Amino acid sequence: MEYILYEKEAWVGIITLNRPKALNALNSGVLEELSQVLDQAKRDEVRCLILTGAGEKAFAAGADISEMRLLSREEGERFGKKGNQVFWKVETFPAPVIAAVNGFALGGGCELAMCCDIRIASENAVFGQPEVGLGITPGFGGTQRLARLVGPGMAKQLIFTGKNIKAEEALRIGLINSVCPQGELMEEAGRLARSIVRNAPIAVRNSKEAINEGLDTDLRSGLGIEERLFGACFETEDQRYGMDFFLDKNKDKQREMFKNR
Ligand code: DAK
Repeated sequence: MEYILYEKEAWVGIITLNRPKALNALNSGVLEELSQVLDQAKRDEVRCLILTGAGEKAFAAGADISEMRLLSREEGERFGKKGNQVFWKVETFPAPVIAAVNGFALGGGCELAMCCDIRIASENAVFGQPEVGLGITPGFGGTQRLARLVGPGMAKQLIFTGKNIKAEEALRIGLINSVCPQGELMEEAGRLARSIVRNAPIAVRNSKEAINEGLDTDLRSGLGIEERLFGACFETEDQRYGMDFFLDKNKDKQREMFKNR
């Protein structure tokens, strides 16, 4: 692949946007390859994905402005559709996705991070939705996901002003989960991923699905979704052995079992 790196180790997949000279800007090639590599990671049955950017400056500085500049309405719509399809694949990926934000996450880059389940950032990370300054609205889900994550007031302020914020501010408003020194980011992401993959994979996957689907509905329907996915854990090996080993006070066996599933 030209724009994406993919590696996999012990149930954890790492996808790196690899276009550092253009600050990992999302052109159609990056989006296409990202889509393909997500399919590959799904086939590999990874239990946690880490998404990051190559280089020390950027996670992704947004959609590729030079590619977008002369798009017709029709082409713009097609580009937007492609982006939304890929971002949806990230959001509904059947295992947790951690964004390890290593620098600028602007426009489409911020929107991509917001599709992930958990966002951790290095101290130099910068977030923002500068689209209104370019004459467009956020088009890869920014108006929807930012408001859901940080509330409508803060989302509107960020989108209407187009101002960037630093990692500490992003942490304060709840856009990200944690901040760490740049040199420790991937180590931190790996630690977090390992603490996820040592748990029962079906239960983790069903929890993600219940949270995501529940957020799209009212509480009563959400509880119905939870009941269905809770029920779906039963009669699985994960649940049977997970509980048996707990009752036998055999934590090691429990861990070992999930590791080898
Ligand atoms: N697109 C293309 N190239 C980019 C880029 C981008 N978004 N961001 C940076 N680059 C390129 C620069 O042009 C430069 O290339 P060369 O000149 O070296 O060839 C190289 O990356 C290094 O950038 P700078 O020289 O500018 O580096 P600085 O450190 O000085 O500044 C910066 C870093 C991140 C502050 C600056 O590069 C910047 O402001 N970049 C643009 C950030 C931005 O506005 N991002 C939002 C893009 S708009 C849609 C759906 C979604 C979208 C659009 C449509 N549809 C529904 C149709 C999404 C829109 C966006 O994301």
